[in-house]
Amino acid sequence: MNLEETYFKKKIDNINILNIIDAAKFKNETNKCVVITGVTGQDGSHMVDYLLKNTQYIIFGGVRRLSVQNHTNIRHIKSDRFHLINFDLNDSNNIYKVVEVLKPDYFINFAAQSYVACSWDFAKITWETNATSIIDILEAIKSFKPNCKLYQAGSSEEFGNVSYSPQDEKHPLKPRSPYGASKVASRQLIKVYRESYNLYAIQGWLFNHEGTRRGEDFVTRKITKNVAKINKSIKNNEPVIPIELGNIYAKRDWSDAEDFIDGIWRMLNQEIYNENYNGTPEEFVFSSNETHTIKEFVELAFNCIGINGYWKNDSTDLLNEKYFYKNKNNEEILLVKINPSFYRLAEVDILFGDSTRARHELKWEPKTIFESLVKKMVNNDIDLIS
Ligand code: F7E
Repeated sequence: MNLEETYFKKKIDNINILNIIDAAKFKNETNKCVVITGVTGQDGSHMVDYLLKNTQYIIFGGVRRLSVQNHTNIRHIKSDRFHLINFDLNDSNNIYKVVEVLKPDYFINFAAQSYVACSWDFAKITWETNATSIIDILEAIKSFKPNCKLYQAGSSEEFGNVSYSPQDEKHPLKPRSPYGASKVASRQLIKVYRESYNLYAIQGWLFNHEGTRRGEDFVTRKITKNVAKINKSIKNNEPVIPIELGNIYAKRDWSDAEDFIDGIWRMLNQEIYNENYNGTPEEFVFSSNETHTIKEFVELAFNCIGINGYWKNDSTDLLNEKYFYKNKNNEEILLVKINPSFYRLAEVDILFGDSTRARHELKWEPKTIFESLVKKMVNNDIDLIS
């Protein structure tokens, strides 16, 4: 079989997604093998790009079987070292089979129910996907490939109702959402298995990380996508449809997802990157070490299209806060308003990370600053709709 023609030169559809037995034929003795779940998502797709560029490993990307596939984030990949496999975290047998047959050297679990806001409506599926299934991954690794290194996606949402800022690795875990609670549970499970069975199993604390592949329901992408639409409407002299947001006073520590991928790989290879590595892998915080309100993100995003708007509120009720600008005819145009349905049942008011340890011990350094991230996202969304 000509590998070059098996996947990338054809239309991507279910035919290209391999069952585990067929996938195993692409393993070889020379190259290590990595399983990445959630490979069509932001982090999964960036991890594939990173490993294709920086290693010679064979990569198996896990995707859930859907009748309408969403492969936008991996469509650009052209490599015969990358293969898609059927994978579903909610099927224990599937998890066991993947580990038993492929015997991966690394298992990177990005698959998750990752929308915090939805986690109240889907608390059980959030728990089963993000916490229960981790037992299956750990059991499978323990039984079939105990020297496989496991990375599980952790979150600053685990800190929740924060006790102090900035948050470091010692901060107590005080989640505010079913999502945050599920990530605390997986962290505890991983710790127990790491200590009981001596597994290289870790969960980093990743603060918010964004980029051009970010899902459109997360607040950053929602803003940049709508700013791009507003830019187009203004240019075409069409009516502006304002952005509707929830709590614009929440503060988040936003970074570029690509910077975090490098950090995750360093965390998975501490014997290489940490000169003080003592044989027991540690878990690290990854953050920009800055915090900004959603309001500031909005202002910066509009600045990218040449708009310096202003906030107005005729009452003391935060729900009446609005963002306007004056067009060339000096008319006041509404750009942003508050929609209470985007408020959460319990909010994490501030996330503000301290990634000093990762910077020192793993020699990790983020490349993209906040302002450049916003600009990159707005410009990308402008390109996408033009
Ligand atoms: O919300 C506020 C909202 O949905 C950020 C995930 O990757 O990062 C992400 O979780 C903030 C919250 O991300 C809207 O109330 C206001 O305070 O973009 P988000 P998130 O919940 O912080 C962590 C680290 C993860 O682990 C998660 O998987 O923005 N906000 N208005 C809004 N949020 C949304 N989505 N939509 C709004 O209209």
